[in-house]
Amino acid sequence: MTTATAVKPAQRAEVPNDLSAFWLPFTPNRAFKKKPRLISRAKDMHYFTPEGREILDGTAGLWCCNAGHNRAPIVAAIQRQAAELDFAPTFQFAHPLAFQLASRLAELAPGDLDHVFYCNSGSEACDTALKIALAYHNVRGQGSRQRLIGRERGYHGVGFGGISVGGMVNNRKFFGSLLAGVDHLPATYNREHQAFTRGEPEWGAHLADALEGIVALHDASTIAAVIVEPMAGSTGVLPAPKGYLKRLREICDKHGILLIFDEVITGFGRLGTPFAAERYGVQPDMITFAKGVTSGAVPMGGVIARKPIYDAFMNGPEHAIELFHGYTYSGHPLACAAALATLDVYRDERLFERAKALEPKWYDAIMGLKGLPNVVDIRCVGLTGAIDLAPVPGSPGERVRTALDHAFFDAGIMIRPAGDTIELTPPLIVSEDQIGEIMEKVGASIKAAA
Ligand code: PXG
Repeated sequence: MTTATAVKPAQRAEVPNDLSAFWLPFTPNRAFKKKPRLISRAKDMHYFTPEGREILDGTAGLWCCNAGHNRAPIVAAIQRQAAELDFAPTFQFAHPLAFQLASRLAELAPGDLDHVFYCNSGSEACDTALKIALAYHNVRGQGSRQRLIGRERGYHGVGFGGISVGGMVNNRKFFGSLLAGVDHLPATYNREHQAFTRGEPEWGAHLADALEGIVALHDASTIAAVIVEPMAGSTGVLPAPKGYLKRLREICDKHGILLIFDEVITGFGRLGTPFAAERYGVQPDMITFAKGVTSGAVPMGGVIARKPIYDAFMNGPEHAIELFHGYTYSGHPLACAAALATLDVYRDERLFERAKALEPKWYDAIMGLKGLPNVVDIRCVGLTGAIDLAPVPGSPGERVRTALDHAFFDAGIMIRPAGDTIELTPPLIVSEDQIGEIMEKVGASIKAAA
């Protein structure tokens, strides 16, 4: 059919006529397919629906599009790279961009966090960091250090390692016995002591001392690593209490335990510094990253390890593989190209500094939602925030489900639902006016869910 009214291929591709085959992740599939929230295009601070409705992005996609959407230099870099080198293995071969990017990331990370291991997602990054920790102790003759310590309410992706050290019950309870030898620190959130705190709460540094209890129970000689998010994102923005991470570092040092910061969300300016480690003045032994490294444009994740960790592996015969780990797509050329262009955008537009400068305005704006119906707590740190709503009695999550639909279909904003919590994490290019617009729209959706 070639009449003037024929649907052009690009348009036809935008509107699916069968939603059944795609099994959506972390989504109630049947409810979604009855009333789908479809997005077909994005630019800067906005998404667009197939029918052309504008949706303000209040969540940087899924905490990842820190530079905003479809930024010209990133798009161009990906296009160029696709035409130049589609794929090259990084097992026994490599390509120049992987080295360039690793150097840039090592430069961005504090202290002697000098060596980068690539993977493709935050989940793979977390499992990789845990495996490096175990192998590190092994190659140093301390193979008895096998226990891994996570934290209640932690999220470290969905691999078996990540859900084992993670602390979100629904992500764990369906999946069997998980890894053996895992303990959890207590969560750092306490509404009674912390409600409506701007930034890091005063109360809670002492919760790090629980690590001493775990050491007393199992002995330090059995413990490999502690993994925590400097700010727990997925469970609703739980910033580290003041002094907590320093305390954790001290206890780890005292007992020879590695400290891993999962910076999949907090990396790349989300808290106003390249990594949260810098904001808190605490040097972890490894940092996991993903999301913002490519501003979400191509999947990529990785682990940045301190020099002594890398060096510990470099002792055997030179022709022997030092670490039996890696992914086909570790250091994929498209991801490396996207990441290099993204880091340029962050640097040239000073986006991390911008996030830092916007912080007080962001805090004021989100705290302005206090007093709206059902709002029981608001938390914020860097350019992130969360609003806890009182649940509909007997129907957990319903209130935020209602708010989510109102936000998308009526107010024109993307919010992130997490149980009875609304999470907000805009791209770092957000303007002051847009911060106001976010809160106006979110406020309307909270009222609509009352
Ligand atoms: N660690 C942290 C701290 C994360 O936030 C992962 C690991 C896993 O990353 P991948 O790329 O495997 O998904 C994450 C992911 C939410 C939400 O709403 C957060 C994430 C993913 C989806 C939703 O809070 N973070």
